[in-house]
Amino acid sequence: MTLNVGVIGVGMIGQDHIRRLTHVLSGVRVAAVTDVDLDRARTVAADLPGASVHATGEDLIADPGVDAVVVTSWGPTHEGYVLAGIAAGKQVFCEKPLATTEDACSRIVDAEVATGRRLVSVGFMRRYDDQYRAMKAVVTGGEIGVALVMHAAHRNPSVPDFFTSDMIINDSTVHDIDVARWMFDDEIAAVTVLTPRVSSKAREGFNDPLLVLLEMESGVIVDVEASVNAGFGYDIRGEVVCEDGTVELSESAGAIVKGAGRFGGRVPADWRERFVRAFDVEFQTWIDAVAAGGTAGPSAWDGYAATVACETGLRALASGVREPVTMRERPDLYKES
Ligand code: NAD
Ligand code: ISE
Repeated sequence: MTLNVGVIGVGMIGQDHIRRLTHVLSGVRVAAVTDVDLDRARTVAADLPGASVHATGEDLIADPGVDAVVVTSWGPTHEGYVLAGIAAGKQVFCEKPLATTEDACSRIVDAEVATGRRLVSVGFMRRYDDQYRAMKAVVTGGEIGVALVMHAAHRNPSVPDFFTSDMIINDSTVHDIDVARWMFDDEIAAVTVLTPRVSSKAREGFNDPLLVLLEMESGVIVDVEASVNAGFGYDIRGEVVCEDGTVELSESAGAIVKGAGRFGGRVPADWRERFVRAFDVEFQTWIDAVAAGGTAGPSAWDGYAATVACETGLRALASGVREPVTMRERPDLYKES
């Protein structure tokens, strides 16, 4: 069986996902696309045999030729499309963030719960990265004792013009927030945001870098250094400190070269290069699950919890003090996720 997917928003990641759905993965084809920039949608569709172009995301979702929906438009537009996908009874893969406010995520959770089954998967692809998975296996395996602290860094070389200062937290650090919840099977209890010296390369009005401290309910503390103007490359770091040892992500792509008293390797250019395999595995897993009548991957609850932590982080940035995280009760539908 071939799963016919419709893609809403064919910008940077929309096109990258269309490439993998079309040329890398199996059991799937891109049957329809749309974008508020219709010319862009038509250009993308020109390389997709038989794909239709819809004037709106709602039209695409209603298309009987679309079995499942991929939402890759800007974060603030996700809610409407995810709700429309749920209302149509179609499986939805939504890029992170699920939505940009707690209320919007809550409406998605309520709508999905009302259907009685999981229809939403959120694109936290780091959960599919070999290195993060190896790290989690060590942490949960207990071979180096109980986890105490995690150090993380999320350094972007640059970001597009539409990127706002809040997005350092709710578009970039949201990944580290999801990793923290997943790594320790735990919820975040409080967030503090420290503002180091501002980089001379920071955009006007940006506190860049930020140091985001996540206190997990277990007492583990995760510190995330987040920056969006690192310039030199896309540098993702992680180390978990346990009672009897440490485990860290290895340097990512390619080979380490040694010569003339030096050694070094390649720094990935961006998230597409660093997480290419994670994205492939994430999507193939989702495609196979949807074809079998279900879904896979981080749930709407995971999207909700991450956005609540982001909103708390933004409050902490504004207040300069530790802010507790308050979440609604987890519905039964998500008790296993
Ligand atoms: P982008 O600006 O390159 O592309 C977004 C596209 O959506 C554009 O073509 C824009 O015209 C279109 N669009 C905007 N509003 C729309 C609407 N209402 N309906 C239909 N189309 C609309 O942005 P991007 O970098 O591709 O990011 C898109 C989403 O993917 C964001 O949520 C972002 O956080 C997420 N993302 C995730 C990762 C990851 O690592 N998982 C990486 C990059 C982006
Ligand atoms: C982007 O949207 C992503 O999700 C990338 O993974 C992240 O590193 C980047 O900071 C975001 O802007």
